[in-house]
Amino acid sequence: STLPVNVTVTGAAGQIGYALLFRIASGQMLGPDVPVRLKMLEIPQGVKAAEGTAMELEDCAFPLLAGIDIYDDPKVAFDGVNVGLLVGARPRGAGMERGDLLAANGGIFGPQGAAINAGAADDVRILVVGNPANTNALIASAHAPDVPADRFNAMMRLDHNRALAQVAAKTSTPVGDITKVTIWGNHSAKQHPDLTQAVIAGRPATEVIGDDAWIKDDFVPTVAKRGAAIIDARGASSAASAANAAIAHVHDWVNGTPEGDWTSVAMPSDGSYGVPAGLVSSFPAVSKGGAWEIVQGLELDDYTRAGIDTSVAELVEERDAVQELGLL
Ligand code: NAX
Repeated sequence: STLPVNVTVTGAAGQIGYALLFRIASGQMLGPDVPVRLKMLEIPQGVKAAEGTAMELEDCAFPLLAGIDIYDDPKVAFDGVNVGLLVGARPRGAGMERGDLLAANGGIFGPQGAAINAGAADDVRILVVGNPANTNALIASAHAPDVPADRFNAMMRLDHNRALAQVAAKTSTPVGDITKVTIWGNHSAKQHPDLTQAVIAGRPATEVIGDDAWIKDDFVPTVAKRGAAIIDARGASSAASAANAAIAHVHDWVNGTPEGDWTSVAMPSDGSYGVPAGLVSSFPAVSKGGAWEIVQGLELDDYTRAGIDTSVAELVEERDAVQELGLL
């Protein structure tokens, strides 16, 4: 029998945590043969609610769940971590400036990065979900100098899946027939959803859609603003869909992406597509042998180039702001 994989989930008592933990424990993230030990990290005020969730996890009697621990200290929560899902973050409060938001999150992701540096297993993989996810991943990575930077990802998979869903609905195509969609840049309203390479049942998506105006004026803003539309409708931000995306991201990172397709992953840039090296930016990526590779050699038309540049400019601004705050 295999040893359990240590999975640390931060913000475990939050709404994404509640949608996420049961799926991890049931084997949907790492596979039906892989036992997991859950390490839940919360702030002290969240510990009691996390204990309640842990009681429910026990009551599921998941055969793969090898143990549950709850912590309020990142140093202990990340000890031995193989997979870390960094969900807990400081939301923007009323009247909070961007600098305050970045500083508050630096106070979370800096110490968590240091704890990962001190205690993580050699094969550690970290997915940052808490916003601003890309820059939080950059901060955590900067505090973990002994961990290869490419082990820090930020989540774009929800944006990617939202794009698939819009294309499926527009073209009345099953989602499974749509490949090679890309989200570039930052997980923000300035992301760049891209269909120029996408394929629908063997045909170029742009040809099947046959409506460039729909792509630019409808698809792109709908995907980029979907998070706000969910908040309007639900009165709360995306939770189950965000958890689903995190499960899929880690699943593919560990087990590989399907042949003939790619997904969207925010990871430290190696300078590909002119994105400044080190920025945690989203690229089309395939997973092979447990590591992401950026899909190379795609031709970018002017519209795509401009969209990427706009999103990357925002990431540069965020990086410069946290650098000025001394958070890197
Ligand atoms: P909730 O407010 O429901 O839960 C957050 C939890 O994190 C709370 O229980 C809180 O006590 C805990 N927490 C805060 N600081 C912590 C710390 N230092 N250590 C451990 N736990 C801490 O938020 P939820 O809806 O679960 O969303 C969590 C984060 O995901 C937010 O930052 C949100 O913006 C972000 N999202 C990111 C998405 C993405 O695609 N990357 C999409 C969904 C979501 O909006």
